[in-house]
Amino acid sequence: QKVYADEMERTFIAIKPDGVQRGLISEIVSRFERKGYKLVAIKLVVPSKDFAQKHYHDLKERPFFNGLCDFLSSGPVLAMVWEGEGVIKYGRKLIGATDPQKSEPGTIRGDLAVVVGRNIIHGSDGPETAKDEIALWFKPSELVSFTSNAEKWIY
Ligand code: 3AN
Repeated sequence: QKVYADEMERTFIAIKPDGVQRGLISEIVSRFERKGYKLVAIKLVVPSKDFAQKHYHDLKERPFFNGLCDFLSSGPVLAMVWEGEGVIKYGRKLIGATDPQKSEPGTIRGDLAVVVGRNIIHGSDGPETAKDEIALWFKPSELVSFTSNAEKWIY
């Protein structure tokens, strides 16, 4: 059993407006919870367009950038930080491929979405983006560090 370290890996996960409107919050949260990851921050927000542009700045040259930012700012988004070993990479695995038509069944997008413009969830794609996205969406004081009772049975 590993000693729990406070430098445990964290990732930013957001349920986009389509996922929230479709009532998929509990379904998605439960998949991360059941895996053994720990929720350390969560809030429901309607991002401004300017904020959406900041979040997706890496994609600003892409033709769908404007529509994507309009979409992200069109309604409530559930912003979260999840923590655990390998959560950045494995979180992407739980989410599935960007295009739901190519996501495997069993993944969130594979099971719950049909088209790329409405793929219900975002997850950081690497350690640097995870750090940047967590800092963009959350104040340090909104991140809760705690030891869960389950931890000693997961690690
Ligand atoms: P992922 O969300 O899987 O990391 P990215 O970072 O390539 O994928 O794309 C970010 C978001 O941009 C996607 N979640 C999707 O909503 C949107 N997107 C990506 N490709 C397209 C596309 N060809 N047409 C419309 N939207 C797209």
